[in-house]
Amino acid sequence: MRPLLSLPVRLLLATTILAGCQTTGAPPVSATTTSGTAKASAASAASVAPAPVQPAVSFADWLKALRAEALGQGIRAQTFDRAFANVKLSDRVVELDSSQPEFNRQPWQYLDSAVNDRRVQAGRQRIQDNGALLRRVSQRSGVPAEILVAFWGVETDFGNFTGGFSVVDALTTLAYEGRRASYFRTELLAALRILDSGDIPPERMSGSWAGAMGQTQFMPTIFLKHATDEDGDGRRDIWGSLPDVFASTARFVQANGWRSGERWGEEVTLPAGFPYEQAEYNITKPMADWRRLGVRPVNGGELAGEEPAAVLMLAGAQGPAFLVRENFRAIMKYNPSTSYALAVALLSDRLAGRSGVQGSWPRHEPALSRDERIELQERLASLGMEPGTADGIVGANTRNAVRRFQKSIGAVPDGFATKSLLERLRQSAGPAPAAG
Ligand SMILES: [Ca+2]
Repeated sequence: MRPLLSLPVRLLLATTILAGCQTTGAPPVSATTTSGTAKASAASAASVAPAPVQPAVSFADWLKALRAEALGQGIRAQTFDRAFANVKLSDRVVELDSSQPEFNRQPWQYLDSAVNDRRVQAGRQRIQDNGALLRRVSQRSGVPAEILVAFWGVETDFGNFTGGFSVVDALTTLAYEGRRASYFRTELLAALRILDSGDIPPERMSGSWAGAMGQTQFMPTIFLKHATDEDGDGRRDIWGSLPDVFASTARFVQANGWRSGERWGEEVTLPAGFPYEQAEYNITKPMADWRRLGVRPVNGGELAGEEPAAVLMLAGAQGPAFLVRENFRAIMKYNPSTSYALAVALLSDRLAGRSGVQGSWPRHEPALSRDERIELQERLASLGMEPGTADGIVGANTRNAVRRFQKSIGAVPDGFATKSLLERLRQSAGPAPAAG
């Protein structure tokens, strides 16, 4: 074991460790950390001063207790001591964990970066290069090659950006002084179990600042459940083996409820007078109900199938609409963000030769700053519109409050929080609430 690093060393580390988690960036919709999803939520680039948690015990004492717990779980002392021989607490990880992005990217900005012509070309090339392998894994799992490669593309740009952090360092930092210490302690113990099984040596166990590992960006607990040794070398290697990467992704997606032979959904058109308050990810209806409401595929014809589905609009009535089916929910279990899932879905469509989004995004709409989002929520609350906690995160509660306000002024209730809506609220409500 090693004593706690001195402060100057830690400051030096903060400047030398690679910044950011992935170039694909965090989806603009805040993703809640939940066990069972592949990744911890990753805040995008820092702009607010970090407010790290003050640990209650010294690092040396904490590490001693962790060692006892790990050994009690059957992890070998040799594995533990090797993993922690050079452990470093990372100020950069603490900073990323405690940062709140000042601006969220608009959905189209995120989608432009996640699904573009360069990535489509690269993805098609990867499908060609790995044809036999992908066919084998797809046939066995029922998950199409385009979906597997789309996850790979959105997660790590096909293995190009897997995060430059030592997973042991990152998880140790987050378990010791992060905001969600107990979640990350569980992940750290899972990482030790992986090291103990010999899948990867500690120096090759790299990932994002939040501990999402390798080309699949699996958290350690997800790795333990779903990582697969497809190439038969006895190690589950999601860092260096493409057979293992594809088979592990397929196994996780299949376990998340992927329905073989079905699509994720499709872009749709909505008729005039469509009830926009029904366009929420959590509102599912039988297909017959959507047909009756006049929802149609954007390319014509009628909606197929009878399964329940939801209408998803990420930019209100001015933006494109999508009908999302059960397989979209399977994608969401990889990373619980609708923007993320839509990126994987749209990239898979392009890889399969389908067209991109037909509708246009309201690209003239600027993103609201965090302060503006909080102000919006406070103003909605003061009008009795019940947006939930004023935390600057625009979720279903805030969208529904926006809809109530829109209805009250005779506007289309699409729930899309814009600058002009905030301006309208300022005019409606008089001075800002005191809580500001
Ligand atoms: Ca292997």
